[in-house]
Amino acid sequence: MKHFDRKMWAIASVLVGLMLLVVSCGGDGDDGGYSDSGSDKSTESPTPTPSPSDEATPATEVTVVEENYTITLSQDTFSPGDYTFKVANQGDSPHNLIIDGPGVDAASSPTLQPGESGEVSATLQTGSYELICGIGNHEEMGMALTIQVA
Ligand SMILES: [Cu+2]
Repeated sequence: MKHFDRKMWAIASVLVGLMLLVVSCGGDGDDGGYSDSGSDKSTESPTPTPSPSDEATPATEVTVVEENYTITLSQDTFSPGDYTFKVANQGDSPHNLIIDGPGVDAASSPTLQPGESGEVSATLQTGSYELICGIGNHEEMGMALTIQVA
């Protein structure tokens, strides 16, 4: 009987502990909601940074020149990481740059008129990516590249 009672006591303690946890969590949520209403100043509320190491890594900038009808990159070796492709349309037709591959689902720059520049960002993983111009039939006319990320 003594052992049984101890078990019951242990179980009861755990249950009480869980209930306290739930109650205290609820309290935190209420506090958060309350301070949200006055968060216009945002001077006192500590902002949690989920993954500072990820965000601290600057994106690699790649210069992309598009002409009728070629795409030229400033580099041809890529390692996994964040990239910003700076696209300059030096042709006399509208062009854009669309990136498709592992983890990147047709990320696209704006459509760039002749002489315009724009950019598209993507996080590249190990694997191969297609870079194309999505305007008209420019892809078939030669505005397509495959890059390997390793
Ligand atoms: Cu094009």
